[in-house]
Amino acid sequence: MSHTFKVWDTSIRFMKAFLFFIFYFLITAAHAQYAPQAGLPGSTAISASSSVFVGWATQCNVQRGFMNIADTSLGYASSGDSSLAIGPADGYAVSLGDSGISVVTFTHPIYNGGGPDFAVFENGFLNTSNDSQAFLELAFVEVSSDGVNYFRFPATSLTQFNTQLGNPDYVTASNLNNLAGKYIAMYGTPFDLDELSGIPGLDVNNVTHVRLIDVVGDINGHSSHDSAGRVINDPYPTAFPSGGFDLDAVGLINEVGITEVKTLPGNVSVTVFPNPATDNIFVSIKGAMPGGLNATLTSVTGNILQQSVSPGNGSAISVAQYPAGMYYLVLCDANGNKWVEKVTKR
Ligand SMILES: [Ca+2]
Ligand SMILES: [Ca+2]
Repeated sequence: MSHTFKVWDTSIRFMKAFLFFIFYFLITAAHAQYAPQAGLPGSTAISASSSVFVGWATQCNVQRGFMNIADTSLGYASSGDSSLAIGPADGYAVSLGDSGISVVTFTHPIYNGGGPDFAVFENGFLNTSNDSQAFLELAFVEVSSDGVNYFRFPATSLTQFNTQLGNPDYVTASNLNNLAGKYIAMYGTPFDLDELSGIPGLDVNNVTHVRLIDVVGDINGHSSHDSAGRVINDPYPTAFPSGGFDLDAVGLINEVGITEVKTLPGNVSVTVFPNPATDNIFVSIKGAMPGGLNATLTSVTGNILQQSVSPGNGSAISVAQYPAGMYYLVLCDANGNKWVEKVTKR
């Protein structure tokens, strides 16, 4: 009798565990898996005013797409022009139209530093009655290190594709990954070149071009697909001059060859270069600095790795022995001027 009871007990416990597993699986599947809209906990959106941006696109070329790819007689999208995608994000954008293409370039190439390396800004807006939803127009993002061969970030859209989204319908950002336009205006969608490392023909430490290609949100004839072959549903048709992806800006987080120049009173300037560095970081002082410059290299959490006093020009701080990533160089002169440079070891 007790044996039978035990078997029953075990079966019930097994059944409970099984049901819990099924329930958990359904809950997880029902909830999207990616970062939510700007302003919500866990969002990866980066504000246009963030200090992580060291540069912005300096040139932009646009090949407009049609206002409606299914009715080309309506002509091309025409809102804005390519100059609006240059410089810091400001809410002013150039509209690409269906399948339109934009290529942006920079003063210096982008490299694969720690975390995201650049971010793309569009002009989407929130659903005022549900802050996890927004009106978004999406674009694929591709990068190139030679201006000829482009490689696409593997995009994901978990938005349903049974019912066509129209204008203005809202989508949930947490259903989207690696698609520009995921976040609302003035919030950049970040991209990490690390996800494309090891691809033949692409040097992730020397990315010279970023290409944006409008996603045609049609779920039928002119559909676009994510990296898993799923149809991407985004507002379609958008048959007006500002239809398609609207490119506001591309912000650079990890830009090669940026040297930081600090100007101190008395016409003294201090330059830290190269950044990123492989072996040595040089601290160059122009002008008279009688007490020398105290340089302290720390980890991002503030652990002191080495200290040195550079009495003159071109002092080298060896970083060869440290793992790749971001570090802080704290600089302080005898007059009490103190500042921090963010340096990257490649
Ligand atoms: Ca990176
Ligand atoms: Ca702009």
